[in-house]
Amino acid sequence: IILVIGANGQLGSVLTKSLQQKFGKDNVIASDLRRRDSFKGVFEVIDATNRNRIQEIVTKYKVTQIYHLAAILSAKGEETPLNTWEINMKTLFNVLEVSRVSQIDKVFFPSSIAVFGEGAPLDETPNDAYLDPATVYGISKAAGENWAQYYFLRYGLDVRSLRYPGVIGYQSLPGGGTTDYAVDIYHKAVLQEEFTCFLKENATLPMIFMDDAIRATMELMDAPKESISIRTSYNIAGISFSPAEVVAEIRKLYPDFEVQYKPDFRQDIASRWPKAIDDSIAAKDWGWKPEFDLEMITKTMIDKLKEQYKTGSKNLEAL
Ligand code: VAH
Repeated sequence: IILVIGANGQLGSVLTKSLQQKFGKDNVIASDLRRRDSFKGVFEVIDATNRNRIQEIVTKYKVTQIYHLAAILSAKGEETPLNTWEINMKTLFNVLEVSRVSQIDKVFFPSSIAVFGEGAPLDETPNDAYLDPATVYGISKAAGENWAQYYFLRYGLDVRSLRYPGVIGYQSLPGGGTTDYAVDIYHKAVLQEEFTCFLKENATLPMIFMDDAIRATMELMDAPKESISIRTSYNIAGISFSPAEVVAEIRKLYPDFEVQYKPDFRQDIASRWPKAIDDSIAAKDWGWKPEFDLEMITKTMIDKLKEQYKTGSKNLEAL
């Protein structure tokens, strides 16, 4: 039985559906701060800052795996630094402690390229790069990676983690991230509205298509335990691109697509993140290989979003 914490989020909502497809709807318990009426499956309201509530659900359903997808992201997290730290760490401690006490088989903890700062090489950033994150979100993820490794080394808890690049998908809307421009831009193109980009046109960042990010997560969690050599978090790469490059790709389908660049504080965050990630250890340990390049992402995003706007899909509900 799998418990997903943060099942309403950009990644959590899509991961929940994939887990339901793989394990069956009755074997996946989705949870978040409030129920979404469009959700189909088993749902429990969990505030992950409440350890007893997590324990109660783990006991009630005899949960064997926990995917912890709740966190305050990089941009939003900068508004209230100490609260961001509190929420991101307390929820992780609760998941780790309940998992230790209840002998959970496997735990997934998402990390991010946000753990890298100016001390890491900008290109082909290695898995063992020096981590000096500049956002509270990044600090909490770097700390979380070390706590995950601690629970593995001290208690043998099988916690596994990926450093997601910016995730781009049509199935859900992001909330509070620095890479969210790369989702919003496709919505604006399909709606034939002008797009204002909060990053500079040459701000190249590592990105990944949702379908690749979900597949990476499932492949990591399915890998034999002895093949996992990294117990902090694995670098994974999708495709790196700049706003200018995605605009050029979109203009192949929408020649009149208008864009304005108005960099804000999120440009300061992005400027400290890598441009491209070295994911060779993930490739070696569990066969990671991305499938979607920028052309495929653009075509898929536009086809799917056109369909969703026509049918008034629930995917367009903001978080
Ligand atoms: C954010 N999308 O922008 C998230 C992610 C790589 C960035 O962690 O905060």
